[in-house]
Amino acid sequence: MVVSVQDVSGKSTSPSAPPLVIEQKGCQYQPYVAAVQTGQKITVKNDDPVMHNVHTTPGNSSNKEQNKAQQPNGADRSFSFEAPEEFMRFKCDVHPWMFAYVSVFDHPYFAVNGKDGAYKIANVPPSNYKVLAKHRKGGSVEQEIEVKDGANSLDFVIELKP
Ligand SMILES: [Cu+2]
Repeated sequence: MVVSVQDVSGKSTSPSAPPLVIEQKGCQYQPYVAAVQTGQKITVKNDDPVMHNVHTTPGNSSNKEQNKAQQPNGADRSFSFEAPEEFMRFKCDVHPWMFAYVSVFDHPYFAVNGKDGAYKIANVPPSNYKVLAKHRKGGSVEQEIEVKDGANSLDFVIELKP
C-alpha cells in the first residue's frame, strides 16, 4: 500500500534524497512495491548468479521506457524518472514472473507500509490535507487530516477482494 499526501505537487527534494535500492535476489525484486520522488535515483542491484534485465514500462509518456541488461553480480543499474506516476512496472524479460512497482511523486510526503501495516510520513508542514492510501489491486481510500505539530496519526483499511 502506498500512502501519499494529496495536492502538494512541485516539492521534490530529490537531490538530497538517498537512492531507493531495489535488489534482485532469488529471481525476485525486493521490495515488490516502493516509491520515490521525481528525479530521485533508483539503484538496482543483482545479487543473483544469473543475468537479469531491468525493463521499466512507464504509463506516463513523460517517463522513459528503459531496458538494461545486468550480468550475474554485475554493476548496479541506475534509473530516475521526471514525472509523477503510480505503480510503474519494472519487469525482467528473462524471468517473466519478476515484477516490481514503483510510484513516483513530485514531493517527499509519501510512504509504503511495512509488513506490520505501519507507515510513517515525516516532516509534513502543519495544515489540512487529503491523504490517499492506494493498493495496486485493492483500490484506494482517501481521508482528511489536520496535521498539527508533533505526532499525528491516520489509519486506513483497504479490503482486498478475493
Ligand atoms: Cu530476471
